[in-house]
Amino acid sequence: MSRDATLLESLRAAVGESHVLTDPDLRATYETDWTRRWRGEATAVVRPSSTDEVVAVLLACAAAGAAVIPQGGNTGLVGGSVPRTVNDGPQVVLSTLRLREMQPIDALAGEVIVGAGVALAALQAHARPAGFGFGVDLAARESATIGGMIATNAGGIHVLRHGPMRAQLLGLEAVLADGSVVRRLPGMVKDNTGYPLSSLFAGSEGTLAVITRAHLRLVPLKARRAVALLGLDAAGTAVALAGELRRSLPQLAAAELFFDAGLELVLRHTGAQPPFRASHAAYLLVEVEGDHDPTGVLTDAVAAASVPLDAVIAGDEAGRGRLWSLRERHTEAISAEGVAHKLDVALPMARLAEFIDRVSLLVEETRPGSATYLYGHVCEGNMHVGIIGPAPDDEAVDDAVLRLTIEMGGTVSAEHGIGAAKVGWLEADRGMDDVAAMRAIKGALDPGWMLNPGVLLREGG
Ligand code: FAD
Ligand code: 2HG
Ligand code: ZN
Repeated sequence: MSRDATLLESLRAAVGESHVLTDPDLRATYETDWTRRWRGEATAVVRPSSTDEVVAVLLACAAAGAAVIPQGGNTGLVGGSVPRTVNDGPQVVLSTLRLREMQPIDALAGEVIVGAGVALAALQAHARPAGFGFGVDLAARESATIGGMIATNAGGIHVLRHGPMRAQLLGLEAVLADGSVVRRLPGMVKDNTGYPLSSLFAGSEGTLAVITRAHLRLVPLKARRAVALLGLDAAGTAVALAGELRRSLPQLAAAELFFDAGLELVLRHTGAQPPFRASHAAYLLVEVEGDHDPTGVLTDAVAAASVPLDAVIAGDEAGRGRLWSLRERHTEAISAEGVAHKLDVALPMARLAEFIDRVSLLVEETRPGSATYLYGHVCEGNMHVGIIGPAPDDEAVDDAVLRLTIEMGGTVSAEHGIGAAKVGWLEADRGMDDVAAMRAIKGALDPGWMLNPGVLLREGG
């Protein structure tokens, strides 16, 4: 029997025939990433429904010398969740979507244990009746899974209040390349027993282990919210105002920045009405939350702002949703224009406005005629740079933007990860010694480089 046939037979024995997909039509959605920039062919897509089945899948893949690509909701934006274009041996996509267990909410502790394949929106719906929310939220909530969010250490819109995914983790269960199961379930908030493996796996992008279950902290659900969209004359004014509101508004839950070009595109794409009579150079969207209606507090803080601005404020759900969609629908509006080059950088706050002013000019110099859209999470200095124009395999604009980011003291990945997209930039950002330590950890936990080879760390020397 050929190597692939033996592999398929053991995968079928592990998870059942109907959960090993080999038909190209059935594999297709697992083989191309959300951006359409990254794709590769899988020998099979395998869908285990328990930790024991994940163990069996990894043992089968190890025996066949197959690469394993863990995949959750496939909403990642750096090409880490799909097979590589070029690979010597078989490649197996391990989909976690059947790991959907949700244990009852522990209302006393404000915690819950869920399977890695649970979607963020499903977790939010599970926690809400008990009066809890989840500290990380992002626009891909209907599809992004808890396992994928841990593996990318996802950030999103509430980092300024609750931190990124790593900060929500109390413990987890994960299967290593040799089939052993590391487990800290339930975890404890206070736990100083040796190396924190859960934290290590957060942000490991499927290269160290397959995460199967997670123990998560929840946050009290705030009953009332208000949102303001502020129109401003420049990026610098918006950044300064975000800093001011962070100090003056303890109820601040989100602060998002975007610009005129992006707003116009979203309006064209969605058919929504413009929020202001006249356009502005920059827009700051801020959300406040509380147990009592915070609209008045937000209105007062906006009125006291030290910079000239135009404001729309919404306290009702429909109005808040309309304002949020102007920010959240940037990603899909850009994607409708073509295959975007996506850079997800963070700059020191003090240099963010300068970066914003320089980056569009730099893209225009590098590939004239490109369209550049900037939007992001301003309080962490996190800007998403979406560029339409250059061919998907033309990396000149990516390189120019990432070089500028590093020169200005920033990081080439704020929240989406390194993936396959930025693997050549890790050393420039982190330095040789850091990368050598990461390679040592990879070699110790996955000596055959079976898990997500070519993602995060370059294969070979
Ligand atoms: P996938 O895309 O399936 O996988 C992502 C990575 O995690 C891959 O490297 C994969 O191998 C690995 N992985 C997945 N599951 C596991 C597992 N169980 N064990 C080990 N490794 C695993 N990201 C943000 O941080 N903030 C945002 O605000 C944000 N907004 C977004 C908005 C839109 C419209 C879209 C499309 C994406 C957005 N993202 C955002 C990116 C994406 O949603 C996140 O990276 C998310 O965490 C990915 O989850 P996923 O389940 O889709 O993972
Ligand atoms: C967001 O903040 C997401 O909207 C997606 O992180 C960013 O489209 C992107 O690149
Ligand atoms: Zn983001």
